[in-house]
Amino acid sequence: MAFQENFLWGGAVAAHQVEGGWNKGGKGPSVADVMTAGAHGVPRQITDGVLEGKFYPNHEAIDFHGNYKEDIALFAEMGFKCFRTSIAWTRIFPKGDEVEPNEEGLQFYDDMFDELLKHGIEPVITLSHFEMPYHLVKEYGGWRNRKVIEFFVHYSKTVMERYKNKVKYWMTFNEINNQKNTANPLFVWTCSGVQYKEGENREEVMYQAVHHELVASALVVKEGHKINPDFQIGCMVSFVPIYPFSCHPDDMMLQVESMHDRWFFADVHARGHYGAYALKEWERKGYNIKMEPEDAQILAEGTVDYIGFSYYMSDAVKSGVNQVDENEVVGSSSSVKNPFVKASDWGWQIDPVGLRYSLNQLWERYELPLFIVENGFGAVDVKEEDGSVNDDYRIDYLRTHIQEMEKAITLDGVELMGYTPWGCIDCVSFTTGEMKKRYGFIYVDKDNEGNGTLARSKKKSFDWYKNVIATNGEEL
Ligand code: BGP
Repeated sequence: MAFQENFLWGGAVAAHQVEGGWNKGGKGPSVADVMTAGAHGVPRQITDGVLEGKFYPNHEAIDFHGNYKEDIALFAEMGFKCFRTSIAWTRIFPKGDEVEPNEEGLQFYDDMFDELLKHGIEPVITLSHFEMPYHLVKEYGGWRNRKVIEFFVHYSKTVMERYKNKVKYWMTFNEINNQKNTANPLFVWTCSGVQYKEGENREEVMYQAVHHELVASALVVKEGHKINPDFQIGCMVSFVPIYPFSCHPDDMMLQVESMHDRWFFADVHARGHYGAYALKEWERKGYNIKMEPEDAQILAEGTVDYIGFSYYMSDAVKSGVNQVDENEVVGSSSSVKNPFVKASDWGWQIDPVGLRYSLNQLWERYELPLFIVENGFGAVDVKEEDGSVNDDYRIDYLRTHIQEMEKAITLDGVELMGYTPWGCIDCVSFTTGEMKKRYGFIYVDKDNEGNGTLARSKKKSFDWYKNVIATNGEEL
């Protein structure tokens, strides 16, 4: 049998994409609550939250806040062993800089975790999944300000103390590496609450904010282990492996250099110090990242217990020697379409083998247990007249990825803790703010404009995944 007996099969979501109730129970606004829906080719906008007539999809989301008991019952029916979600920081500290937490918010998660545990489902909790308090952005400039470390550590200690007997698996920052893409304001905003000022060096500001987050993460790992030595505290990175377009040595070297971007965050989380390539980059570019004398020791002492990562797709790079054709460029200037893999409707290059490759790369580099905490296929689902959704494409995507996980375990000896496909119940898409980009085993009746009854129904993939879990991955 490939998968260990206590393999953590489950599903993943994030508070702001499912809960709704954005101002209920004393909750304050987060960076996600002031983002509009993207529509008709117009990207999501970051606002100050008061634009008349704009639609904020996270305000109601799928009302998991009001409906979690029914939703958890459906997860239990599928046989989930774990459920990954996040705690909305603003339910606990509405502004982020308070000393006393909001009891109503704490109680909400107590009740939700009790409901999970009642069904034998382990909560897997991200402390910060793109939902930093908006007040911390306005007042302090988000993570560019070192003071935010204190607030985050206080929040994390509060919830870790409160749930120390209910939650064992934690992660600090979701897809912390997204902000490396400084050209994308959405990624930077959701990861760090940073908005760039005219004339400043974006990359240098990004690295400064990141340094604060990495120090905060390390402090939380250390404090968490004091609260409960059994805690398993991981990082969470988006892992998009990069292939060289050809075996030309220049393509290969470009691949190595491009991968530095992928390793940068996990290296600090897992090894407790910055990679040599990062220090050289800062030196070369003349960046002055401010650090306190104690930071090196904090990073060294706060290394993670496991590597949590999302995997959706792979990427490829082609150097100048191969004469980049303009039409091939998909991302950064050297990123090109891979002719050997197909892309989803949103251009995500689907590559199951890339998951085995990623598992190998991460395992060989860190020799830490791995946890695939996001993977999945965002698609437009069609609801038939009889109410069914025949999402065979989703089943195919997940099956082929699980097959590669199996190979990584049995052939390569990778240690894999669990698998939580993204958006196990349909939720608001992060990048587009849409509902039509669906990932779930459970369909939610809601459209892009926010209309719908929010009724839940099972898709074809529901029973398929139930059987995968029941057979511990034997029947795919
Ligand atoms: C990751 C995020 C999730 C999520 C997922 C799918 O980047 O951690 O929050 O939404 O991607 O992305 P999308 O919803 O844009 O399809």
